[in-house]
Amino acid sequence: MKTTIFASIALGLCTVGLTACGEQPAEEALPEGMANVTVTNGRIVLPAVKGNPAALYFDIVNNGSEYLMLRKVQVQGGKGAKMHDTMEQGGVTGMAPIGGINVTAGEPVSLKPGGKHVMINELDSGLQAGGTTPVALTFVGGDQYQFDAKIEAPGGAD
Ligand SMILES: [Cu+2]
Repeated sequence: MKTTIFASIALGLCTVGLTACGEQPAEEALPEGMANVTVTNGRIVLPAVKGNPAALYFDIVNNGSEYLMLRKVQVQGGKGAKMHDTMEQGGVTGMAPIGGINVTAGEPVSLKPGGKHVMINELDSGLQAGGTTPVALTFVGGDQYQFDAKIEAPGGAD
């Protein structure tokens, strides 16, 4: 059941990703430094169908007093990481790219299946379930935060 849902989501995403999402340089150096945030539960779920995009989820808290807007996500070993939101239109659930994610001070934000998430169009095949890979977040204003995301099998099992 879980796997079925994920597969249909991934298909919708793939279309959006190819038409609207586009470019990101292959292997940029990940940035140093950090913003006043805490990220937990970072995980990349591998696609159920090889070649489809992978999804990145995490929970983020803004520990500061100022509003933050997440602007860019880079995944080591992944190309074309884009922020998406899940939305329903005419009874059909699909995904659309979003330009950023607001992280209001003191209000945790969860990127999760069925909500906001990050799609990774191409993930290095060397990244397998059970491993980790660094993820870098860049906020408006240039603050950056880096964490390691766990890599999980499709459906979140294993
Ligand atoms: Cu998506």
